Amino acid sequence: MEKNLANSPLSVARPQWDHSRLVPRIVHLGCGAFHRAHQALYMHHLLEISDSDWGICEVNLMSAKGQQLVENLRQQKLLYTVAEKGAEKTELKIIGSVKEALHPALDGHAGILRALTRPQTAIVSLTVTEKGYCTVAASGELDIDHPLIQHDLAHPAEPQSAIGYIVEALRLRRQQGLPPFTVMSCDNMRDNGYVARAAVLGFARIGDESLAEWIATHVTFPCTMVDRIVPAATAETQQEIATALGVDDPCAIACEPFRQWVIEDNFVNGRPDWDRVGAQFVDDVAPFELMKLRMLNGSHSFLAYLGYLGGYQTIADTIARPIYRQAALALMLEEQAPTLSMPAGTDLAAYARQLIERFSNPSLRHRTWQIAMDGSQKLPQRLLDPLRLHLANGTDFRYLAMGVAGWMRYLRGVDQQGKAIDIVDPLSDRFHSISQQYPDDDRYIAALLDISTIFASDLAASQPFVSAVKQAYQQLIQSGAEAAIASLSRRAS
Ligand code: NAI
Ligand code: CS2
Repeated sequence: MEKNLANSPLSVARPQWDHSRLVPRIVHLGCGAFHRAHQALYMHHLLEISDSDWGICEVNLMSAKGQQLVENLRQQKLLYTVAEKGAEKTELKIIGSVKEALHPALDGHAGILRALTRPQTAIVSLTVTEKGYCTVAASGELDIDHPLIQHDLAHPAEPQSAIGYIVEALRLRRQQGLPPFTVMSCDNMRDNGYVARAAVLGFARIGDESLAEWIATHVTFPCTMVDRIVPAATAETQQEIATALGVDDPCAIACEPFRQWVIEDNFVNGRPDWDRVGAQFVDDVAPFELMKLRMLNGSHSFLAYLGYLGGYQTIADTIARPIYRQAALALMLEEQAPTLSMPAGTDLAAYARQLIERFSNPSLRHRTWQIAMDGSQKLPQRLLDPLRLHLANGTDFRYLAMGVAGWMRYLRGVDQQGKAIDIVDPLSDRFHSISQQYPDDDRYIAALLDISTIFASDLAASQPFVSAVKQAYQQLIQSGAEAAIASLSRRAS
């Protein structure tokens, strides 16, 4: 038998509890890098200190990569490694909270629907990326024209989208008289529970108004704020982990030591006591969610576009440059923090300093290119919402405008050294044709601002916004990213 994590001597202990005690009460859609290092790890720590029987049924709906991961997990008895990499030391953990792993190519649609309709399934959680909800980024409403949604409406018993699976499963549960489950989004969207709810109800309503009513009454969609920097695995990190562990683990994932999880306590069918292992249950997640999306993710996107253009491959390399570090701090403290209203006692200056330290972690090698992905889905909550508040208040937003201009400059598809940029985004074809059609920068900017699924209709009509973005864009063209950013702080003094 091939040596693997389950059958070989390891440098760290495998979980000590009896795996057979686990019941797959959670079905998780989107077993990617983040979930493995976050929700599954919280569950693991809870199993370590309690006799909880909550286990996770992992489901990947997409891609050959997702299927490979499921096959690899099965081969190593559903165990995998998380490497928590601090600036100085790394801690390895063998995670034992997964009870089952499924993929439609291996188990069929029916296999996944069976897992979703087991009586004991109490929570369906998601990390399917922002685009996985098939919603309009600017409004959070279901995009009825989305190809996956169109497919699932025509073939409800063979869904392709996460939303199609959830609605079909709820329909079957209702029909069979089974209790509903909680739908818990753990994706980086503002009001992520409301977005999941709008997508599920929007879909259900098209086919069956009474089902939509049943869902609205019986299913809850708690909002969550999730935080842990988990870069995509690379051959290099896999090798490092294999060397430290003593055996290859193709499911291993590296992340930072920091983790945070704030959850709205609104579950219809029970939940694990994740608060015993560091999560926080609250009545209102919104302030925490907005703080994280604007201060962390907003500056992440700013650094990703402008760092990439400046020739920096990782966030740590970018933030090592004083100009970028100061700009990220100024963006957080001068333009994002003032848009937040936090519970008493929250120290946003300390939060910002901690973020700079986390971004500086040299062991993570979090690629600017990775964060730059899917900007059409990320910009509204990270940069555009706070920008609207500045426009309404007449306050300064030059760093936010530079972030938007950086994204536009990035979408030209050629970096400052003339090298092609691999743009990954659901709208990449549209971006490419806009760039080809409008060599003139002002018209190019206007055409991008016309994409209402990103900008709604107000921003293109705002003269202060349009001229700030055009000015920032021109600075990027004339002097490059680093000098353009430096000029922002000179303007401040
Ligand atoms: P990943 O690429 O490793 O995993 C993405 C997962 O989503 C995969 O399982 C993939 O099959 C699935 N997926 C992608 N498109 C889908 C679609 N249209 N429908 C259904 N499933 C789809 O990415 P990762 O790092 O796990 O991040 C996923 C999401 O988690 C992020 O987009 C973000 O919202 C959230 N997150 C990520 C953090 C990170 O540092 N990686 C931290 C905090 C939140
Ligand atoms: C990043 C996030 O990829 C991205 O867009 O900004 O995944 C970020 O690493 C996490 O939200 C940190 O919690």
